[in-house]
Amino acid sequence: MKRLIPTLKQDNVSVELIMLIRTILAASKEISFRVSQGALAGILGSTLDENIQGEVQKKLDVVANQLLKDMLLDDDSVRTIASEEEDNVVAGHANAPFIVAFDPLDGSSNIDINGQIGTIFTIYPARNDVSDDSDLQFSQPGKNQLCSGYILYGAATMLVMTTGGPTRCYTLDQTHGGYLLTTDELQIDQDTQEFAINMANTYSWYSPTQLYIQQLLLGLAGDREKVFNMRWNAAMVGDVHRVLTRGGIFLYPEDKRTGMQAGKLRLLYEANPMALLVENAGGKAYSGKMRILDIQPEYIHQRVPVVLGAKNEVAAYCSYLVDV
Ligand code: AFP
Repeated sequence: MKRLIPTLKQDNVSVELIMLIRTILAASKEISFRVSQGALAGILGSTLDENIQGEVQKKLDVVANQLLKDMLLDDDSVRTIASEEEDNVVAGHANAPFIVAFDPLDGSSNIDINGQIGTIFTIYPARNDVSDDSDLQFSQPGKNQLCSGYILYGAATMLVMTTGGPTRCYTLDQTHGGYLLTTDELQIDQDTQEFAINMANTYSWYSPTQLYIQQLLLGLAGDREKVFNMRWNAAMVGDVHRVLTRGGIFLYPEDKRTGMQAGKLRLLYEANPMALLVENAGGKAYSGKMRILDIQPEYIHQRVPVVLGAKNEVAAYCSYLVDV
């Protein structure tokens, strides 16, 4: 099986970007080890703190964030970082070429139940027209991403990543410690019979989403005349990995609950990196009727509605969205 670095070189990735990717993956291996140790690593349970999102921080949230933050700020190719767990951006090395944003531990509510969790990361070119410690470093549409990916800490530790070309899947070889290429190019079928959404929010959705999901549930008796199945991992990394590997559509729409008027998922370090992975695997990724990668960010912790996956199914959902 092919190793990571020869694959990246074949994809014409610059040496300095390869070195930065290696920094991120070094942190992922440490996180993977601690996750695999579970209670033995003393990383289960919650801290007494909340992050800027108002979410109680799990011990592993804090550990994973600190690992990535320390290793990235020690990498002289990194000008600025942003994290779900950091209120503001943190400046690194002046004049460095890259900025990095990450969700250090996506799916925190799954940690204590040994469920799927992961790290999501994205790399942009640094901006020379704003200061290194300015949030405006990340005021770039997702189509500017140089690289995006996630590490899924599941039964196997898997890296799914794109550097602008195909979305590729690697598996961490626990014996030798390297990521080996296990799926050369992920491809999402244009159609699907599997959807992912948190059905508990049904009565909070706006009517377009309610009507769309209702037709999926009606199966052969509904307008779609097709039987659908449902899955919900409560961790975007797990749901998106399923969509990338066996197809489907994933939705986290806006709803009427307090604080959910723009949905729950964050544009910078959840929606954008996943959108690039999905599009480079032949899928679509929209926020309402707008392509996620075209959104001009307003601030680093901005939330957006997300629908992504099989291109014809995303189009079917968008057809329910009336022009407001
Ligand atoms: P946590 O990291 O707080 O568990 O949230 C995970 C997440 O941001 C995303 O990964 C999931 O798709 C989504 O939230 C699950 O949200 P619900 O708990 O409302 O289903």
